[in-house]
This record gives sequence, C-alpha cells and structure tokens, in this order.
Amino acid sequence: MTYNTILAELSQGVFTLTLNRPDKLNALNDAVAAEVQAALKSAERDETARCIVLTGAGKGFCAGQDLDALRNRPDELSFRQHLLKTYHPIAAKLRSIEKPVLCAINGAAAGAGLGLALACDIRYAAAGAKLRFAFSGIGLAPDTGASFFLPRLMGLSRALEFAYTNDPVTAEEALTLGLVNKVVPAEELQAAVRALAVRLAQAPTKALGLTKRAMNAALNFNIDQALDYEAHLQEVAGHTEDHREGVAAFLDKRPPKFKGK
Ligand code: T3D
Repeated sequence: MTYNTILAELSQGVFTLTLNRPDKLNALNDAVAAEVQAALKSAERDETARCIVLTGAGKGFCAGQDLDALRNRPDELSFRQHLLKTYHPIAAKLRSIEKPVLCAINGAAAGAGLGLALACDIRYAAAGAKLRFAFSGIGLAPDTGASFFLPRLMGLSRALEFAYTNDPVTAEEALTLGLVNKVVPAEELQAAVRALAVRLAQAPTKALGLTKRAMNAALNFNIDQALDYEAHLQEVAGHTEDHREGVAAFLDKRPPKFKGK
C-alpha cells in the first residue's frame, strides 16, 4: 500500500512506521491518522511482522495536532467525534496489538504526539529530544491517552505539574521521570531501537502478546483477578509451539528458534 504522510517498511520481522511530515515536525492531521490506522491494522494482521517501531522523519517525532489544520476546521466540528475517529483509535490499537511496539522518539513529542509515544510499550529517546504536554498551552484538556499514561508512568503530582506548567522536559529528565526507557545519542537512536526490535522479532511473539494482554488488564485488576487471568492466559501460552521449543532448547542446551506461534 502507498502512503502519502507516513512510511511503512517491513524487514527482519520488524514493521517500521515513520511519521513523514518532517517540515511540520510530523504534526498530525486527518490524513496521517487514517494512514497510521491502516498501517497498524496491516502490521497487526501480518504474521511476519513480529515487532513494530513507531518513529518520526526529520528533527521532530510528532508535534501533536497540526495547529494550522485545527485553526481551519469548521467551528461546528465536534472535538469528541474528531478524536474518536482519528487519534484515539491509534492509541487504543498501540495498546491492544499483541506484539511488542517500540517508539523511537527522535525529536520533540507534544500533545497527541506525546500520547502516541506513551501508548507504545517501550520508548527510547534521542538525547536532545524534548517532551511537552502542550494541551494546556492551547487551552485544551489531555487526549490520546495522555491522562491515562502520564500519572501511571510519572505519578499523579508530577503529571499534574507537567500538565499545568506545560514546561518541556528533556529526554534525560524524561528518563528520570520514567517517561522513556533509555536515552541514546541522536545519531545512534535508530540503530539502538532497531537492535532491540530485531531481537524482539525473534522472541516468542504469542507469549509476548499474552504478556502485554495480561499487563494491560492488570492495570485495572486486584490481585485475585490478576492471578486468575494469569492462569487463564498461561493455558493459552502453554499450548503454543514456541513454549514447546523453548523448553526443548533449554534442555538441549541450544538457542531456541521461536516461530511466533
Ligand atoms: O480534536 C482535536 O483535534 C484536538 C486534538 C488535540 C491534540 C493535540 O495534539 S493538542 C496540542 C497540539 N500541539 C501543540 O500545541 C504543540 C505546539 N508546539 C510546541 O509546543 C513546540 O513547537 C514543540 C515542543 C513541538 C517543538 O518545539 P521546538 O522549539 O523544537 O520547535 P518550534 O520552533 O516551536 O517549532 C518549529 C516549527 O514547527 C514552527 O514553525 P516555523 O516557525 O518554523 O514556521 C512551529 O510553529 C511549527 N509547529 C510546532 N508545532 C506545531 C507546528 N505547526 C503546526 N502544528 C503544530 N502542532
């Protein structure tokens, strides 16, 4: 499929989706949203895509909603309907795809762009990248999952401070705050994320997917519910080819060859 606002590439089991409006810091509009949704759907369906990487072209990751497009929107357009059609299905899909989803934050991430980054499983950021809440800067409330992810990752009070002040945080501060997993020199970012992605693309994909499903659900469970759900999911994982291969490889003292099923 050809896209106009993103790039999509599959190699070595890694599906890389690059937001591609570099002259706009990859700001989001309806076309980007539609293409990202389509690309994620195809990555989800494609059994050979066993890890997904989200990143941006040029010097920014994603500046959130394109404010030129926002200003030109008709007054009667419903914010709610717009979000439900555009960015919210993307954040939901990033969480529900049962494959590892990595984010390479190559530059500024703000507003809905920050929300998309936070919806990914693991984030590496380029040194020098900055993260900004942005919604309050233009008199908006959080969307694209920002209100869900920020307090869970950095704690309620820090999340509110980040939101109220709208002060950007550097990649290094974001690491301390738990917003990103690693900071790497900008020129090494894509290689570092790629190395992790290729490694995870050779992992037991079904088991990783069930792990993601379990942890997503456990965010809203008590301990009894979590234990019960773990037992249920282990029933599924325990009947996969990769489980049998993992045990056999361990006992044969050889590296496992996981097929992702
Ligand atoms: O229903 C709905 O759609 C509501 C949904 C809302 C979701 C949202 O995402 S709301 C939040 C929207 N985003 C923002 O408000 C972010 C505004 N931008 C910034 O805070 C900063 O630009 C950044 C932190 C992203 C980057 O800072 P910096 O210093 O690296 O770059 P800069 O100099 O501020 O910006 C560079 C250019 O990009 C500049 O244009 P110029 O002067 O070179 O012609 C700037 O205007 C432009 N730009 C940055 N963000 C946006 C943008 N243009 C359009 N839309 C943007 N979001």
